[in-house]
Amino acid sequence: MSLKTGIISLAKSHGVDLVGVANVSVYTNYIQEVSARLKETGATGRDYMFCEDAMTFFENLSDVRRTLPSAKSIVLLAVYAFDTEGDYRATEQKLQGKTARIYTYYPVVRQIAEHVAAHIEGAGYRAVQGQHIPLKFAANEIGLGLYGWNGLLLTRDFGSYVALRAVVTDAELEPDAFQPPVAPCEDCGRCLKACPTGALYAPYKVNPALCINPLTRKEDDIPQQLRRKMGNWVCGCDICQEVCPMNRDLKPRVPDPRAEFDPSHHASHRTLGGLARCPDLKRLMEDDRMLVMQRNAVIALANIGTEQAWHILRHYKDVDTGKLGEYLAWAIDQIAERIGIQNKLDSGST
Ligand code: B12
Ligand code: SF4
Ligand code: SF4
Repeated sequence: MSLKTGIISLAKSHGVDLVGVANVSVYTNYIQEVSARLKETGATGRDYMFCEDAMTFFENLSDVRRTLPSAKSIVLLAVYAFDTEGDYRATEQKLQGKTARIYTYYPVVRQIAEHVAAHIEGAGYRAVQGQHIPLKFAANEIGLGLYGWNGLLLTRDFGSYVALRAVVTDAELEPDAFQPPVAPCEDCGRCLKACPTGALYAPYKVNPALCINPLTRKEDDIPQQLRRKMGNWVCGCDICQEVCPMNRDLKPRVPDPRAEFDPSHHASHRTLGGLARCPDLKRLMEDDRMLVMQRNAVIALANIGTEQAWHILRHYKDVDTGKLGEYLAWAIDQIAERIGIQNKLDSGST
């Protein structure tokens, strides 16, 4: 059995859904596009959640040999990431927050990549697994999927719901050339219309300063006009995927490969109504290290905007004297304005 065949069968035995091999190259087109994107948006490293300057990050990403100087091939791995908790309808009424689906599968694809890297090393080559290459770009090059207008890799069988990872190796593996799917982007444009913040400002182009995904994950203050557009997303955002016809007929993945991982990593719905009762979120509200999630929960409750949400927020306004104060006051005002609850309370009618 060739090394490549061995890699494919090992990855499949660990639950990978797509596997392909790309050549190592310095991605010149990619870095040109990145540079234009950064000029167009003025986005900084901080907007992208990078520790370094944005251009430095992308330059490092674009040159695979910085990861492994002797690198010859890239093994691309994709895990289907559409779960049984994937039905988000009516979560607003249920005081639930939404978590982006693909994130919850990162531990799964990472573990598979570790097995593949160990296998290659066992055959006498060097192998480094990680996210340190432009994953969509490399996958698009070999036709594992193609770029959709939503800026994501669309695959034939799994739509955009795939978590990607790579193993860079100095083993010479034969590159693949798959037949990519055909996406109806030209006649569609749903993702561009649906993006609530305008982060998806043109086909294929995302401005990270406006994207709900980094907004929910950074400690930076979130401007009020953006808070209102975040809906009940508390970790990431899937709106530009939810509306995509390429994802319409997907079935939840069973069995759930995440079962062996810590369930807190794959809580797709987070119970915001439990701010007062649920031990999970009560703990969040009392734990300063979880300030970002608390802030997101407050914003989500404001956007859910029901009387029940208002009461939960009031409860925490009374106990919270810390950094969340401004968010709580804003959230309470938002709901009061919308449903006139303050007036009702003032006139003693509740
Ligand atoms: C930086 C980054 C972000 C940034 C910027 C997003 C972006 N689209 O650039 C932020 C923080 C906003 C982000 C958000 C999300 N991300 Co992200 N992100 C990355 C990261 C680290 C690098 C992506 C990158 O290189 N961006 C720079 C831009 C310039 O590159 P690009 O998007 O490939 O752009 C190319 C196209 O625009 C193309 N292009 C331009 N014009 C044209 C014209 C045509 C005709 C064509 C075909 C192409 C084309 O050229 C560009 C350069 O090659 C990758 C991980 C990795 N190591 O690759 C994950 C990754 C792309 N993210 C991922 C995910 C899941 C998300 C979210 C869905 C998370 C969530 N649910 O909240 C959102 C989705 C937002 C969106 N619509 O893209 C997955 C995507 C999986 C998939 N199916 O594609 C990845 C691959 C991580 C992973 N391990 O799986 N992300
Ligand atoms: S929603 Fe439509 S335009 Fe956007 S990526 Fe999907 S098919 Fe393309
Ligand atoms: S993830 Fe949400 S905010 Fe970001 S581009 Fe997609 S729809 Fe817009």
